[in-house]
Amino acid sequence: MTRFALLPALLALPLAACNQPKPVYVDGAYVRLNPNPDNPSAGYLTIHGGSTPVTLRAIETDAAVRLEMHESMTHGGMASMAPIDTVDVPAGSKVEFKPGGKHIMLWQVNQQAIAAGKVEFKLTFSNGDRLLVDAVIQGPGGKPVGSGGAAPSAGADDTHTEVH
Ligand SMILES: [Cu+2]
Repeated sequence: MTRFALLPALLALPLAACNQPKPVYVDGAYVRLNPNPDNPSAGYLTIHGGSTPVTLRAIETDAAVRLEMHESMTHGGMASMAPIDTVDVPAGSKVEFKPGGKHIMLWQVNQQAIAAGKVEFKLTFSNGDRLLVDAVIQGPGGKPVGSGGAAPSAGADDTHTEVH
């Protein structure tokens, strides 16, 4: 009889593992420098939702004087954009910041960051999670800068930086 008493405890182990909340994570982060240093550069990344819905509350960086989250839209062939304060990240979703959509605007990217070829973003979520993400810096047209190495996203268009 005592053997059976062990069973419930053993069965509970895999269930407990499944109940561990799967965290949000971020990948594919990069910054495309504006050819005109007086105009803002654009940053992009992809947020992968975890097992519970969260809201992105803020993105910060030490590598630029100013950072804003924006959303681009096209109406009748006219591109425009507006600042956004928060971004919902539903459970299991993929939320992309990409050319023509949501993006990060960076004013006066730090020269040391450009020389190093990367900036660090800090993302703060509604559940208290804070993620530090390295974004590779690309020059205008997607060329690598500094010692940052290869550009991760061939094919991304430059229309956004031209809008600014
Ligand atoms: Cu913008």
